[in-house]
Amino acid sequence: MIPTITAFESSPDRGRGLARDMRVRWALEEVGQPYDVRLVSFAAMKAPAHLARHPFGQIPTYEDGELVLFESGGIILHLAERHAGLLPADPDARARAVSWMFAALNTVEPPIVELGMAGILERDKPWYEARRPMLEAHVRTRLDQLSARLGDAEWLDGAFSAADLLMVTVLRRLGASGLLPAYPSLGAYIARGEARPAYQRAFAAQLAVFEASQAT
Ligand code: GTB
Repeated sequence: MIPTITAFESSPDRGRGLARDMRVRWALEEVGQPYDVRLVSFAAMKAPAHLARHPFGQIPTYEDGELVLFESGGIILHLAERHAGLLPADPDARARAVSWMFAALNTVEPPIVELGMAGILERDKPWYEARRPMLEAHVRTRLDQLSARLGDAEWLDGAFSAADLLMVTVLRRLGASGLLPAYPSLGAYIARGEARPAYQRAFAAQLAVFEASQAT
């Protein structure tokens, strides 16, 4: 059975691979699992058929036979548990990698999303210029801590894992923020992730969706 994921029919990121289907595509490519994609419009995401798959009416979702999952982290943990290549076999190393997966999603991603959302939704508001330095400071705090921990290492904890896959996709969202150049080790970490053949295949697949949407 080939699993099906959902992705934006027309992604607001214009093919930059910033929507959360990208991380699921990347994980599927890493483990060598072929997949189908159901593209959904914003209206379809809020319609009953999709809400039955995703209670919050979002992408990505994952369907494999009777199993229906939502939440990119949950989907990737499921893939990592059922296929080799995304989590270490050693139980302690595996537990540490899962902790890093949660850290990427619960500790590093929230201030990055808050900064990004303020730039989209509050840019024309009178408080935006006053608020932005505080939002940037929250992101810098996490980047300082993350780069200190990563040091000269290639990946977060030993071999590449689902934790790196998530952390790289989270950090990529800072591309337009201007904050990353101060952290060359994190820039190199992102580049190492982006250089992986599985990442390249996933990126090309989501870009092809955007390009097709422009051609019609
Ligand atoms: N916690 C959930 C997960 O990890 O799966 C969050 C899922 C989520 O936020 N999905 C977004 C969505 O469906 C798409 S990825 N939004 C539609 C809605 O809520 O109605 C978020 C996203 C969107 C656009 C860009 N971009 O344009 O750069 C980047 C990220």
